[in-house]
Amino acid sequence: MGFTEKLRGKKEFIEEFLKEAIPNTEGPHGKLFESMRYSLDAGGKRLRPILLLEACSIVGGEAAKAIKFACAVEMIHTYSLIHDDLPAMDDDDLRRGKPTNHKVFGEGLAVLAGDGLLNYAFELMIESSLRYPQESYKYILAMNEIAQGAGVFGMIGGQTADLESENKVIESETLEFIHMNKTAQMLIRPMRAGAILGGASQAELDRITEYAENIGLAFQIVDDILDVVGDQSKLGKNVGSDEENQKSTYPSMYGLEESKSMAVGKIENAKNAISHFGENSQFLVELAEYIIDREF
Ligand code: GRG
Repeated sequence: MGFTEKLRGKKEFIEEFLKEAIPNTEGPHGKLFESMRYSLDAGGKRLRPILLLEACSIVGGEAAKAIKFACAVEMIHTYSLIHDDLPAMDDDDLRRGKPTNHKVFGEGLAVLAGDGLLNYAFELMIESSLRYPQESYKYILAMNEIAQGAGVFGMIGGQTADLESENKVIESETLEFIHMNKTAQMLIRPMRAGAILGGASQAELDRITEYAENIGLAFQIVDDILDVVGDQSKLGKNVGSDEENQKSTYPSMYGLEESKSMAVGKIENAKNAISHFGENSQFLVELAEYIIDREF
């Protein structure tokens, strides 16, 4: 089976569970659940849950025991996108090719749908832990990873630094901090959580962490490059900046070619980090390559 087919199969596996995750009810919760489901069902690569389940399997764990965690990280990711699109943040009208949540349901409900998805993610993870009480310590460690990755020392911290750096000239360390926290943490922590649930040794956890850190940074560098390459009108201007909302990016700091080679270097590091897993690492190796290939 080719990589694209494997990727599609894993995505569909997750989507089957995601479809059932939010109740489909009438009544007082109806609109809230509809709004949560709207963004959750709106597509997306499902990269974070795929990585979580893969990290679990590569160390010999049962993916079925980690599926609720996989759904939970996609819910947290979706909440972050709903909030990021709000007028108070990026003020976007489209997400995943569809009108953003607040455009359909209004700002108030979009805030609540995001909050609802974040909280529901923890409800799901707790429910899953209670199901396997003999392994509860492992589940608590895995939940800690997700909480840290999504929280003030992770994604929220990174998003805050990003907001505060708008229209400012920033140091390369600040740019790396933003990328590492806003984007990479929500790839690293789900992988660590999956590996912990799968019973990883410390050495295996370290290798998976190194893989995830490298693909996480490469993912954001590539996202920055795509923003530039995708918007031809910017190419003649100062790359990575626009009049109304100036943000520092890898291309604006290092130039396009240097950014590309930095991303390629990180993908090589990621592949080396998991070479120890031999044949079992094939999917993760191909996934790392896909992160680069989809873009340039
Ligand atoms: C609002 C707390 C809070 C955080 C927002 C995720 C995020 C932080 C902002 C979204 C804006 C952005 C471009 C972030 C960089 C990470 C990124 C590329 C997110 C998009 O992830 P994909 O490509 O999206 O995995 P899909 O739609 O495939 O799920």
